[in-house]
Amino acid sequence: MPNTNKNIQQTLVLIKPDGLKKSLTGNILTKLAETRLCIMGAKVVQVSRELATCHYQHLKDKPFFGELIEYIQGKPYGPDYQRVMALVYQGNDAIQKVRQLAGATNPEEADATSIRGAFGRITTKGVFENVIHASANPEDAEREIKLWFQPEELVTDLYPTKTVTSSPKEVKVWAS
Ligand code: IDP
Ligand code: MG
Repeated sequence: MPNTNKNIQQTLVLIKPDGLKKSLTGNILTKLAETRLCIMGAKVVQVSRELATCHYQHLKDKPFFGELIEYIQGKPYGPDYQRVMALVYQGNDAIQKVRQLAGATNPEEADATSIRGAFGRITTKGVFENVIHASANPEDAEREIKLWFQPEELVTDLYPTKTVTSSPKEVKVWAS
């Protein structure tokens, strides 16, 4: 009988501003499609300082933290690239499969055929422009997915949800 044991995981992928600036979105999505994982949500986000700081809170004491926050916000690239593409993938061993394709954190050390190895670089300021973020483990994945996505932005409830009544507030809708 075939082994049907499955380790279904979710993972957050960000195509970072350098990936958008270099028009790599298609290349990266094609590469990630090799995994046969399912896309559960996708959007383009302008990254606030608060979101960037929260996402990289584990690195706040590193000497490169300031540059990293500017980098993930796309500050060095001009207004058209101050954004990231955020995606949630789900499937068997999703975290390891995406990390494998992403390659090592340092693009100079990443396998040459990985996304970071093929497309990344280290800037003269020492920023690792490594094109893509991918969650490192299930705990990070849950924290990061909840940080970047609201339940209604995902096709199914990946984590338990609750219903709350929010006080009336103005929302923007299409004018016609
Ligand atoms: P990861 O993205 O491979 O999970 P982390 O250690 O979580 O690696 O670091 C988050 C991001 O911070 C990296 O993707 C990279 O952009 C940046 N970074 C990590 N280490 C360095 C470093 O030593 N110099 C410059 N940037 C770094
Ligand atoms: Mg990490």
